[in-house]
Amino acid sequence: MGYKRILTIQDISCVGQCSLTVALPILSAAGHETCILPSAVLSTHTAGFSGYTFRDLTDDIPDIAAHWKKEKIGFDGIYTGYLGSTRQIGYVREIIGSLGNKGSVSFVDPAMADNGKLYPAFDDEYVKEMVTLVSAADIILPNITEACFLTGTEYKERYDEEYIDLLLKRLRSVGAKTVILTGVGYSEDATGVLVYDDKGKAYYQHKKISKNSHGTGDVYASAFVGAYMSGMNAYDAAKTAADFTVRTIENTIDDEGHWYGVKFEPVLPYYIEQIKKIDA
Ligand code: PXL
Repeated sequence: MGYKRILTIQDISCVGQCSLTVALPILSAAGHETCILPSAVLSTHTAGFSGYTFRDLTDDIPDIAAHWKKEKIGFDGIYTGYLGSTRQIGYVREIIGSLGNKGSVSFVDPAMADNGKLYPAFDDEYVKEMVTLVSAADIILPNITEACFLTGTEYKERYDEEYIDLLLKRLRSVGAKTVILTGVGYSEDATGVLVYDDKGKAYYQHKKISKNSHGTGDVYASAFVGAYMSGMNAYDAAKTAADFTVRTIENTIDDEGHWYGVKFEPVLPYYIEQIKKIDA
């Protein structure tokens, strides 16, 4: 489906294999021009490191967006992840509304919570604003914890299909169009992803690797966006991203010292092979 220009808005964690240091190489590997808008600059991510620096770039965003408008720069896809402040979410919503080319697709990964808890930087006000961004997006990619916060649903570690159906219904009622719900597993050794839109729902189950890996949400979302923008439908993109992410965890699991992210780079050739099959 050709070469697209994608804007991704998320933080630069200088060290930590998440957000922009993951999105840029993966979207580039999918064969797309990847433009960035850093939401904040941190010395590391916030999950497991202590004493990290944090520079909020919220105040730079309106001028950057105004310059792009003046230059008539538009994007075929806009993909947002970890943001720098509650106020920033309004600016990001405006960018989604005004800088998309004709037929552009917006992707929102709420990137604010995991394992039943919000990340340290976020609070209820942030969640409330994130609901407005989710409702403005074409495709959202929450995990179960984020879906619970977005819909005011109690988080459960063990659940059944009825609980997941309720979450999906509630996500739709807050305005989400296509939902890619990650980390959905109905048994101990399996997990998977649910793709839900107005045509219904489809589930892709895959291997669960018993390790809680940092940054895999960002690896997954970036691989999904790259595949979708390359012409895959939502289900195939969800499956491709899952197969890639599982391989990145397998590539990391034996390295005890590598706790802060996944070694996705050596797996990029596999991802590129999957993307190449689209046009073959
Ligand atoms: O992977 C999500 C993420 C992105 N950016 C920062 C984070 C996290 C998760 O903790 O701390 C700064």
